Amino acid sequence: AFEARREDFYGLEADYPPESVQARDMVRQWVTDHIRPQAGSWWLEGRFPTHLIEEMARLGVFGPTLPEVYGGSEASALTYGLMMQELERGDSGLRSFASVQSGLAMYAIYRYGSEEQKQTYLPRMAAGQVIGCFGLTEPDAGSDPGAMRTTARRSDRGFILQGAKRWITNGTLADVAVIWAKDEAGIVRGFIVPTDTPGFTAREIHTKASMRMSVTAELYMDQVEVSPDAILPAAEGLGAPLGCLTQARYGIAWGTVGAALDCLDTSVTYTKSRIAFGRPIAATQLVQERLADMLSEVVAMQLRARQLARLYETGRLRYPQVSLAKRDNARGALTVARMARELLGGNGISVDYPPMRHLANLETVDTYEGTYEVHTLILGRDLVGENAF
Ligand code: TGC
Ligand code: FAD
Repeated sequence: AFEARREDFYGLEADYPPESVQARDMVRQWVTDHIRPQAGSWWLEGRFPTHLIEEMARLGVFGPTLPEVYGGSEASALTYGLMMQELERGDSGLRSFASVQSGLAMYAIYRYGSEEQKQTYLPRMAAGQVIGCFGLTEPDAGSDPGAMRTTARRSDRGFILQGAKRWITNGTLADVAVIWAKDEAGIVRGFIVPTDTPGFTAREIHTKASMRMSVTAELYMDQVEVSPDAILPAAEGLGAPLGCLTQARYGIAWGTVGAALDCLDTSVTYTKSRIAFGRPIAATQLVQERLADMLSEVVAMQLRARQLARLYETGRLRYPQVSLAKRDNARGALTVARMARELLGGNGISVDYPPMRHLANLETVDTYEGTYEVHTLILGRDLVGENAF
């Protein structure tokens, strides 16, 4: 009863449809069985469990909201969100893998691709047979992707891509990269680039002290020639990649709830059994204050995520609303993870327990998909109509 109470303190689950609860529980069980026991060591080794990709596909976490004809299950936004929550309860890197595959690479093809591109790629991506990555950020253009330098120029046989991308999740695992580049007129275009195309190289970044269970890479494109059917026909301008980001940011708003819940659970269990000064530390007022603060943060995060799902499902979602949830849920989860780490004392800094791993991962989550400052400025612009970037 205690566990159910802290998991759903405001009784949100009462109006979840049974299929959403079922999908959530299935992913949660799988993460408990297959990820949780090994997460600390994979994280330390800096390794993503690639042998589990096909099982993740069988769970239906790649492109679940897409139509069945493209390999999806026409899942609701709520179901998708709850799946992301459960993956990130395991590790942010696991959720990132699914976010990039679904919300970024598959969504780009689904939203901006031709019918032929959709049929060629989406069912195999949903099945985990084709892995995608999403190349928007560059060494000198992160928060301001409009400053990208990668170019696409027409050739006799299609397009020639030239440039570099940095910080690309799944970069060295990917079979196809969705690459954003400027054409001769300076308009941002999207391309589906098979990663074995001559001139394309991916190099893994090994120096991360965060998100270690996720593969991150630099991509180099030296005169990479792709066929005319590699271009995403409906993508024109920066709004196209930004539209994909909205999908992934929605998943982050939910995913971070999972990381925070794991930290809260761990803290409650730990403080009830850890004895200091002759009694469990959970019986002290200062520790209970901490736990209450963590719960309060978790509930605020859950309410934001839940309402975002409602807005999404009723076609009312505006991207600044997603910005608010991404910004504040990433920060909320960081706050909860930091408190959890403290409550575990010395054990709090070890990957034998999840809080430090979540805390380190969440530093990335706070930065990628738009930093705290970027989302603050999106909200400022939405409030006063002035662009302060
Ligand atoms: P701005 O004038 O704001 O926008 C250009 C056009 O795009 C539209 N737009 C959006 N549409 C949909 N969703 C959004 N989130 C949108 N944001 C903007 C906008 O309406 C406009 O359309 P139109 O028709 O008027 O032209 O362009 P700006 O150059 O001023 O952009 C500013 C800013 C800060 C909003 C934007 O560039 C930004 O969001 N920067 C942050 C970049 C970022 O988030 N990069 C993420 C890279 S991918 C990643 O991190 C993956 S992590 C792995 C994982 O997810 O797990
Ligand atoms: P910068 O843009 O250089 O920002 C540096 C600092 O300046 C930040 O604090 C920022 O908020 C602040 N700042 C910038 N502009 C302003 C302003 N106008 N006012 C106030 N402050 C400002 N990208 C992809 O395309 N695909 C991926 O798959 C991907 N995966 C990632 C995985 C990891 C592990 C990481 C760390 C990043 C990933 N990214 C990916 C990149 C990520 O989206 C960028 O790191 C992020 O958008 C920030 O860009 P930047 O690192 O260039 O920082």
